[in-house]
Amino acid sequence: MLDKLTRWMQKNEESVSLDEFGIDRANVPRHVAIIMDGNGRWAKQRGLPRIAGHRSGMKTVKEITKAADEVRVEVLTLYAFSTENWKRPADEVDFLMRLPQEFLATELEELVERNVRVRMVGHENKLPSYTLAALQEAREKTLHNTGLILNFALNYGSRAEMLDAVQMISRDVKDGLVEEEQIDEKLFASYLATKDLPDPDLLIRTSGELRLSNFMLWQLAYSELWFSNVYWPDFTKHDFYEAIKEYQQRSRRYGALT
Ligand code: V07
Repeated sequence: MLDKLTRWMQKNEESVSLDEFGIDRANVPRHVAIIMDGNGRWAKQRGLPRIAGHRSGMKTVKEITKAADEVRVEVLTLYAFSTENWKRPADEVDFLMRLPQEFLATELEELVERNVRVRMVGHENKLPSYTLAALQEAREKTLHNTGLILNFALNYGSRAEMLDAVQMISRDVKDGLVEEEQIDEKLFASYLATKDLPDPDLLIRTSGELRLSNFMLWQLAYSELWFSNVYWPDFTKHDFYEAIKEYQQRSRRYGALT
């Protein structure tokens, strides 16, 4: 466990040299997905309101997006809001729903410059109009970018996503567009919100919880899982690179066995 000073120094380090750090450029995970947990607990620990944790967590999103870009991950999926999160107090939900707008107001220009493409998965219907408007602007302005795909999971739930797929497939079977015998893994995956993305190679969950919490259950079937006890607002580039390094060690081990 790193002490607080070491963590602070890592957080404020200008740039970590990837080679120095021992990351193999040739074996970087294509798709990293993150469950950004522990924002509320981070705040509580400091005697702050939960929303202070969410705002601090947003700073970490900026940092880790840069880190993913530097190491040339192709897709970074961030679980920002689950279908379960609506059960939280109304003022907290309201605050959370304003974060995309707040984030994009300061970051969109740089994302465009960095050739990042912003996307989302999840049900858009329940999102407030100002949240949707911000997302829509970000999607449009980055639509033709070819670099990192920054994929936000907002009002996302994996079971709902799979049920949507089942309904769409049934409709296409009824309409004669799909034969029952054609329904295989590839076809099913093509009805998911992630249809044009590779499955995550690496899942990171912060804050010590060891669950998938209805996140990309289909897509994570073969992914490496990496858990950290660090609360999301304290998560650093250094931690992110550590996860990638461990991923590389694991996949090298598999490579040796097969
Ligand atoms: C949210 C901050 C990170 C910790 C987890 C919960 C709180 C960034 C976004 C975001 C979403 C879409 C977008 C741009 C930014 C965000 C929510 C919560 C709902 F296009 N952080 N963040 N959205 N948190």
